[in-house]
Amino acid sequence: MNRRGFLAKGVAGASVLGLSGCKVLDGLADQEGALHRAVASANGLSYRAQRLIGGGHTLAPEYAEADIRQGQRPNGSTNPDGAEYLALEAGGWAGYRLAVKGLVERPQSLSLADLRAMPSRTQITRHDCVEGWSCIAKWTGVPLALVLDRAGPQAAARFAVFRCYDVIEQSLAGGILYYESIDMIDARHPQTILAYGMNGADLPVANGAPLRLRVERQLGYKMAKYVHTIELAADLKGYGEGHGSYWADRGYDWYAGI
Ligand SMILES: Nc1nc2c(c(=O)[nH]1)N[C@H]1C(S)=C(S)[C@@H](COP(=O)(O)O)O[C@H]1N2
Ligand SMILES: [Mo]
Repeated sequence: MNRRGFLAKGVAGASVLGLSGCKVLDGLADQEGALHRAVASANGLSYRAQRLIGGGHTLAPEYAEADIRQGQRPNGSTNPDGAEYLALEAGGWAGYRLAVKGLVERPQSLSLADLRAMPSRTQITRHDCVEGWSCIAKWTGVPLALVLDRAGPQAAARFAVFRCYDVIEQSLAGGILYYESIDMIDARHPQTILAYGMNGADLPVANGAPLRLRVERQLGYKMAKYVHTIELAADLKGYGEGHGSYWADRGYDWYAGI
């Protein structure tokens, strides 16, 4: 297939999604469904198209202060209640450590002070939730690329996996913890940051304190809140149900590019 045909197919797939609204999400929840297979293959297509055409370095739009019209609407988990998290919060995050491990030369254990001492980036971007709302907010944090450089990714590392403090679902087997993952291209993208600040203040608990991911060219659910560990991995099979994130395990696209 030539490049134009390739793209046209991707666009057709995307507009089908746009028209069918919530039903699509219902169908997606069924991992075995025909709809899920169709969407999964369109998703793989758009991911490959994005990477092939070299869109790896394009920037998401950034906005002005005047475009921030309301606070960032909290969504998903907003108040983790695990004992370890609550103790860290009570201590003003002094005991918090971000672990960076897996396929790295130098595993890291970084305090918030360590992260704040690194070069920072501030960006005003639009957060698009798959549920159909958007918010423009200002995010401040350390570029993930700099954190990865400190740890020294090994050549085999293809994905960064983010593990979070919050139990997103209670199952018979116990609490299921939120997790997400991105590829190394998004991990090294200049707008991909580990944010500790929002709209000029410390990141609130409702929005992921003390540290949350911003990966600005993807949908909201990729932006893991309450991150305690980043693991570099060669594949995603070893995590959760093997699809690379809590929501991908439930039928949502792993690559949620916008
Ligand atoms: N750990 C964790 N991260 C998460 C979620 C969550 O429930 N738990 N929800 C996701 C979804 S669906 C969205 S839209 C955004 C919401 O971020 P906000 O609360 O700052 O608006 O966080 C994402 N990251
Ligand atoms: Mo979302």
